[in-house]
Amino acid sequence: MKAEILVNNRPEPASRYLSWAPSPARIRLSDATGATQAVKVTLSAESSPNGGGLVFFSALASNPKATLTIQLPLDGSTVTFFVAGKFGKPSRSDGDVSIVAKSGANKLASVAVMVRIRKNAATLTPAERDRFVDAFARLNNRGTGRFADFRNMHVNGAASAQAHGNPGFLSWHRAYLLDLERELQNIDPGVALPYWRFDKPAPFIFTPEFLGTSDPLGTVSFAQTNPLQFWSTDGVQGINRRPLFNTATQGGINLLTEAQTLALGADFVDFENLEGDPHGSAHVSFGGSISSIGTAAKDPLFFLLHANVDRLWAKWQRKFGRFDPSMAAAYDSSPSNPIGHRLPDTMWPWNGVTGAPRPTTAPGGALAASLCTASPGPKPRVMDCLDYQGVISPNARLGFDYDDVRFR
Ligand SMILES: [Cu+2]
Repeated sequence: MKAEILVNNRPEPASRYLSWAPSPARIRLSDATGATQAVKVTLSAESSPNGGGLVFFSALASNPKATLTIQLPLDGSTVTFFVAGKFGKPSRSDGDVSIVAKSGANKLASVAVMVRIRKNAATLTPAERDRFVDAFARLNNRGTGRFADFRNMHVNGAASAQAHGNPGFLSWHRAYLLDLERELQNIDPGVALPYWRFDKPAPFIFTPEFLGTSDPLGTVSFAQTNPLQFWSTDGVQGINRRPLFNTATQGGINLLTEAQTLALGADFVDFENLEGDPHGSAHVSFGGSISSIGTAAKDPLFFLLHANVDRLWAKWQRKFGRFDPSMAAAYDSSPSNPIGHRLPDTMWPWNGVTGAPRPTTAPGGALAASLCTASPGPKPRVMDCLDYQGVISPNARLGFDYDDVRFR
């Protein structure tokens, strides 16, 4: 007797990644030998030491459980269920936890999965850090890789207000980070984008093994083993970044703390002021490329900084219940918003639209697809980026989560 489990309703290994938001799954009896009636199976997690944890749901609205009992029809038809990472128990490596289906002591199916979560960069294990750095360096490929598109997207988008200074700032950057993260996952599916919590000291991040250390002129140097030493943009090797604060003992300069940011207000029109402080303040806590919009995305640190901005938005959304695009307080729908910043607008460059008021080019093509979820689709709209956990509409789930932001 055997059963078959499909995670995210797909057979491919690249679909076997979970976050805190429930993923749809299916189980069926694939070999009914020996069975004479429906077979009762119990789903549970089998985790390696320090591996991820799982929870199961019979339906989306039901409470999460450590185990779930299901009757599998004899005719091999499919039963649906939902599975998610257990909050606080993310994976450390690919496949370090399995969904197991047992009938009594008989194991009928086992599928290794990963609870793939965006973590505080300061808490990564050396192995997690090295995998991230390696995937990022490969995306750059000494300046010849696809990373050049991401550099160009940010530069060109900034030049025509597609991404900054307007309410779509958070949505645009959420899509941008997701696109980059999915490209990293095409290189190494066990990688998630870590965040730099810029209101805290980060001694583990500004090190030779991770994002490098800066000399007084801002030249960043790396350990001999760190492939970021070959990082190159615009035909120039190296990174210029000059922290104006002590990275080992301080956070960024004069910026709102996390608690202060979350207290900006319950209405998006108040919360969106985070674009100036702490977001802008974090950027200008350095000299070098990260301190101005036109060059910021040349520095890998940009993506960890913005992952924290996105995480702050996620925290705010959860605190005030602001996932529903049709809720007035969840977005700034001022009628004077320029194109690209209204909820139903598609966002450049993924929409491929060029010519004023959009930029003259649209680098990078469609947003990278994922086998874990169909959202936000190849040409995301501003509104597609709000319900990232699928709280309002399960199909809107974007497939990422943060280590300290629960599901709904
Ligand atoms: Cu920024």
